[in-house]
Amino acid sequence: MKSVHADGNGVWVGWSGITDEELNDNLKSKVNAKIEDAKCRAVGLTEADVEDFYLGFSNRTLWPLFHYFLEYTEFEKSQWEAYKRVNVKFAQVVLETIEEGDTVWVHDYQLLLLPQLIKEARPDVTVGFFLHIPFPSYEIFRTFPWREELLTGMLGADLIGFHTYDYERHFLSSVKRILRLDVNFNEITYHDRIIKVDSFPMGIDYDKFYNAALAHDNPNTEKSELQKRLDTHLNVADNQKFILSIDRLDYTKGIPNRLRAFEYFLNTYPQYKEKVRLVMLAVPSRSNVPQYKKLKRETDELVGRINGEFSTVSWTPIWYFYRSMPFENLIDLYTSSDVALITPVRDGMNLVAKEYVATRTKQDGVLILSEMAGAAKEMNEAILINPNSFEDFATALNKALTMPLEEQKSRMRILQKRLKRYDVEKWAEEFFKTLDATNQIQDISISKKMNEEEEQLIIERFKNAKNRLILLDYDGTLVGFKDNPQDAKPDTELYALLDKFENKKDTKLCLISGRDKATFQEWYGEKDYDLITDHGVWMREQKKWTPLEILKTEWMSNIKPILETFVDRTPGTFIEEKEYSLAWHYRTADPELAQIRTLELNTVLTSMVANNELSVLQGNKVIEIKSSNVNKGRATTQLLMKDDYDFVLIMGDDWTDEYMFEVAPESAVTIKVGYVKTKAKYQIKGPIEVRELLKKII
Ligand code: GDG
Repeated sequence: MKSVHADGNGVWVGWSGITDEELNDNLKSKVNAKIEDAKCRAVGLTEADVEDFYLGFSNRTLWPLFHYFLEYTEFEKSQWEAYKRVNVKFAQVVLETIEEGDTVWVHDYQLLLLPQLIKEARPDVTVGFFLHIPFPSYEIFRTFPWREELLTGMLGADLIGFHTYDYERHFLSSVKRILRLDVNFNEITYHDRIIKVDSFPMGIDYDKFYNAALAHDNPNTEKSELQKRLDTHLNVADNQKFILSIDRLDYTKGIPNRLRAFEYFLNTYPQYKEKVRLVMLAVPSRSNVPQYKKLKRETDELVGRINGEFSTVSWTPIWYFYRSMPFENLIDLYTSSDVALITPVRDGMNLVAKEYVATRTKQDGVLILSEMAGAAKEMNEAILINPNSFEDFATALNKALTMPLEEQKSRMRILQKRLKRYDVEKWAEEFFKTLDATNQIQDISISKKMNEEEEQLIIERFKNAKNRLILLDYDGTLVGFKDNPQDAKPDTELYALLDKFENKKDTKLCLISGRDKATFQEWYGEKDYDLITDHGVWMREQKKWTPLEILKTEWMSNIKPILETFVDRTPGTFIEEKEYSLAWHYRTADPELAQIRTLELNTVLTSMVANNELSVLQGNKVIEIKSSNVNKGRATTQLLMKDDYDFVLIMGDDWTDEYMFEVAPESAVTIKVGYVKTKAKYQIKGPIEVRELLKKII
């Protein structure tokens, strides 16, 4: 990210690496000056923050969980608290830093809550988020105790990026199943926003590595000490080859597996003894975390054992460096190695694999890469292996060591071409382009959002009108959805609000719903409101029910058994039997299974209802079958014909409510609840906002 930041005019917000306790006054001014120079802003972290937020929650909970190491994952409440606390610290600095029109790009698993914290305080600011590690499958993610908070934290972003499509789809699956949000391809509708999710495989600063390698090969460049030592060994005899591996010493990188597999390889192909050497750079990382200490011990022991087993007077099979090296030495290693052996058991992307390719200026060399690295998805010309199979390792190493130069070159050429084109600059550019496009959909989707002026105008019109009609849908409009429709009863606040309309002179209040007559009679038996139920079959005026349509019901006995087979095969779904319709509810079913089943059910029903004068309605997480000649639009027309109204207000959330919007007179105020496509004039967020508006009007 350094090169992306250096080229742009952005500010980097992060932690300096020095705790508040260590920062005495003298050090503070020096550090601050450096921070300023580097176009950065510092977030101060205490020792306790580093312990609980960084080494703790980030690296003992999120890192293992997201890399499928459930057995290493700790769920500590106090560390979760620290994680929240530090995300707030970051938010504070970000909020102090940003100016109008700025975009914030949040990176990685340590700051999953930050997007929402920014969005809440500054809804006008565009926020992007990128996750550098895998997003695990739902089955893993669901074990996390604070899963809802984490997901909603991420949903503060306008665009959420992952390295691969697999991580993207795992994330979307968790959003659907855990938050039960609507996902349309890769767009999530969340309150009044549309959030886009996409994959952007991260590239490297290709030219930096390529040019460094070119300079390295220049005979005029002075060789480093490390290079001189490497050369001595390469020059001992012909056919001496280096196999290189570079990683942080992390259990996700598959280091012990690689060592054991290398031992297996030497036993299986003894001809390589004294000819090849594994040069393994393991960079110290998170060494205060117990699992990393254990891994260090295991690695030391394995290297010791294997070297002890195979070494000769003139040959040691493994050269093991446990340290970090300056960039120049990294280039020495990359350019001197015939094979790169990059075999993580799980890795978000893996940049080392890409860097090795970028340094092969003569296009020789072979990359062996684990299928479990995100990079494998775009590096098909590497030799891809399953890092859990010793057989795969040994065969791949043999293949790499004997690969004809022409084949090496043709593979390298393709790999290099792609890496050069899609470098880290391009990656960042693509991310920002998509973020921009996301903002544009946002603008379109909320173009009908009612503003204060419009709201005021409606209130005035209501006040001045002589004869008013208020036509309101119930579920999703006046009350939110419940898992079981019977639980969505009107509350006292709602009764009080509706009573006010009912008691207002020259005002007709009518609730219109797909609910059945019996339910509404039970809920509103005492009340004087007008009611239209069963999508427009029944109407109640002055407490007297009359049918608006005469309907047949014989079809029900044919359709019900079909719905029952769907209930049996789709856990969480059930049938609601109404007087004139049958409804199959799937709100609590697995959303992905429900999606498949609704398609199936639609196909079955469409073929059946063709001659039956029936229609199939797609409601909000419900499919309803009813007579074709009934809909809320026809009922609305009948109602409108009964009197002359100079103010008509219609509100609804469902697509069955679109029928009302369609037949509404030009002057009517039509309001769609929720931000999806509609024929209504205005859009409003949800039942809470509906009630607020109604209160203001009355
Ligand atoms: C995370 C994800 C994802 C290594 N040793 C030295 C050194 N390095 C540099 C490499 C490379 C970087 O560190 C390591 O990057 P990776 O991608 O391999 O792995 P993580 O650190 O785990 O990074 C990973 C990445 O984020 C980006 O999104 O690819 O999946 O886990 O650039 O060159 N650099 C120097 N000396 C060393 O000794 N100078």
